[in-house]
Amino acid sequence: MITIYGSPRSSSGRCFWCLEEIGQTYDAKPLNFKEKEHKSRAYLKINPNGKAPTLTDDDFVIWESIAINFYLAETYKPELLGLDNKQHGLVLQWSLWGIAELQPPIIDTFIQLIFVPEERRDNGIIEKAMAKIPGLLKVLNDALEHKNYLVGDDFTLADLNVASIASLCSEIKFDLTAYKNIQTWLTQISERPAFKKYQKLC
Ligand SMILES: N[C@@H](CCC(=O)N[C@@H](CS)C(=O)NCC(=O)O)C(=O)O
Repeated sequence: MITIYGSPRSSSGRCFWCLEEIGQTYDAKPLNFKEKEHKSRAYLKINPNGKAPTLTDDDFVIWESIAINFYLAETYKPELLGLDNKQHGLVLQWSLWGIAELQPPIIDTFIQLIFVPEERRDNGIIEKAMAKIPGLLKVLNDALEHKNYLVGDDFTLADLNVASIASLCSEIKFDLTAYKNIQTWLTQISERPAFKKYQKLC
């Protein structure tokens, strides 16, 4: 039995989306952050970082959202990892690029705009982060030139992991008009039945 700890409206969201893509039944266990449930002794036993998400599959435990998605794909829907070793390498490349390069400036801005009250907002953090985003989006936009998906001809975990981050641009009011390929790609991906099911959970 698969259990996911966390909320679909957080870093855990990409794991909920992946769970819908693989089509396995699962149990969702939200963590009450206000009550510090993620720092409880019981939760720290399965995730010593005290963060969400964590996934269990029977007695197997795994944390870090990107690693969770690789585990789910490899176990339940290997085609999400590409068709050969080269595609697999590129799926990993894009997933790591997403989490290590694209996510930090987007999340820094997101935290300031959504969670920090206006009077305590650090505009320096926002300016610095916002200045990094165009160069990163250009890399992504160029990679999608004349292509429907990032790797090969089909939807892979590269699309899922990177789109889970790029789609936050609308939340931080970053205008994607200059990045037509990204806009088209995000629109097309949002038509996926699994994505729609995940969105209904949010
Ligand atoms: N790199 C981790 C990040 C996990 C993370 O930062 N989760 C946040 C929720 S979006 C969390 O649990 N924060 C609680 C805390 O830091 O105390 C992943 O992708 O799984």
